[in-house]
Amino acid sequence: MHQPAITDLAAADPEIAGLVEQEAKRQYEKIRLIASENYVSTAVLEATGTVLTNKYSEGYAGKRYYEGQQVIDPVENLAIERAKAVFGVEHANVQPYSGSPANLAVYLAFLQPGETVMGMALPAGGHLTHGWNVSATGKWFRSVAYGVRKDTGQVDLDEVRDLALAERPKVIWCGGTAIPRTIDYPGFAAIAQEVGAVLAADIAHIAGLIAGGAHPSPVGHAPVITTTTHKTLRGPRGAMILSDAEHAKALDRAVFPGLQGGPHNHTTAAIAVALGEASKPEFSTYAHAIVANAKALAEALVERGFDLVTGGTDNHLILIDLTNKGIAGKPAAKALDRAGIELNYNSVPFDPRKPFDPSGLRLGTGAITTRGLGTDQMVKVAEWIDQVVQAENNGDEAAIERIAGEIRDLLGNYPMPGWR
Ligand code: DSN
Repeated sequence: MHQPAITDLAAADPEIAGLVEQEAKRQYEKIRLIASENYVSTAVLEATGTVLTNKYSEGYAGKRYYEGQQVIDPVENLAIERAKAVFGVEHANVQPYSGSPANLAVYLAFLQPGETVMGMALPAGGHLTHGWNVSATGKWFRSVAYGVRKDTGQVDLDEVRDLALAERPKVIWCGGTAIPRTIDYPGFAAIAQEVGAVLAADIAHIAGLIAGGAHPSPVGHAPVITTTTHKTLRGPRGAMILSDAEHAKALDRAVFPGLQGGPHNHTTAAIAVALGEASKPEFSTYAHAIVANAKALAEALVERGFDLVTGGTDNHLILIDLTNKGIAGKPAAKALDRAGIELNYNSVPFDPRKPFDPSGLRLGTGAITTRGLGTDQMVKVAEWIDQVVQAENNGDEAAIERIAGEIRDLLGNYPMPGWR
């Protein structure tokens, strides 16, 4: 059952309580490979379920628009101080509701509508809010996008520099949602400096790896850094903006009153708890284990003939182009889900297929590493993925069912925070 127990919820609203229990069981029984997800600790779960949700706190510590902030101010200050210590930054704003509002605050702080922003194209691995055309950031600002090279699947900084020199963006984004390789922050910083742009690093996917020393940090290269708190960082659903002191005021103003009202204080407390966890030596072990698992999984997939974008991974994320397997991403993802392996279908660079029916799969090892699976199990996971793809191609539903049972058996040996 769900941990912490939800007995009052079950008594008051059995329908919702039943669904919560179902979701906890589902998370327990699945190999969860969605690259942006994780399992938070029960301490983080408890913090999100506290009376802090009852309180309005527009403003910042010591300068609020409502009374009764005797407790909220120290909660927010703790989260800020821990963020500054974990990432080694001069300023942290822990109020953004999630990654997209955090990124929008960067626009509000540094750009006027119609001015130029440059980011990685969504189909190449960027994020909607880095100026993609269906997002407000692509509609309200003049957006130019860099991609990846066809031969390497990786960003070519010479191309980024040429584009930046031609387009003169005021803000350059680096980072994204489907990048399996290390980001060259000094390289991006040199380009931003040359064209007089603010470099904004979106580290949402890799924040936990950076906190744990398993990926280079953008600090000292990007004066503005945004991140969600719930991916490899393993906190509640929320976000932060980290920056140097020079940009603190503009960013704080952009978050409140520019974009948001009252911060979600229960989330702020849970962010503080997660940052406390991330400051411990065990978290560094965890971050390195995420990368080791991703590398082991990538290697085992390549051995089974899977075509990985960039040929492998440096971080938690793997992007598979399934074209050579004779199946598209969506049917493969759905078959894998039935087999107990949860991931998402994803475009690959230069994908000839549409985004809602693309050629690829995106996988990440943040959650399964929290669960305690190691590199030995990654070989088995690759084998299961291969078997499921073949079973789906052959219409062999019995094989998919058999694998779901094997996965439930394996996961029975690995406890899940949030379920007992
Ligand atoms: N939805 C997130 C992801 O899955 O990468 C990005 O916003």
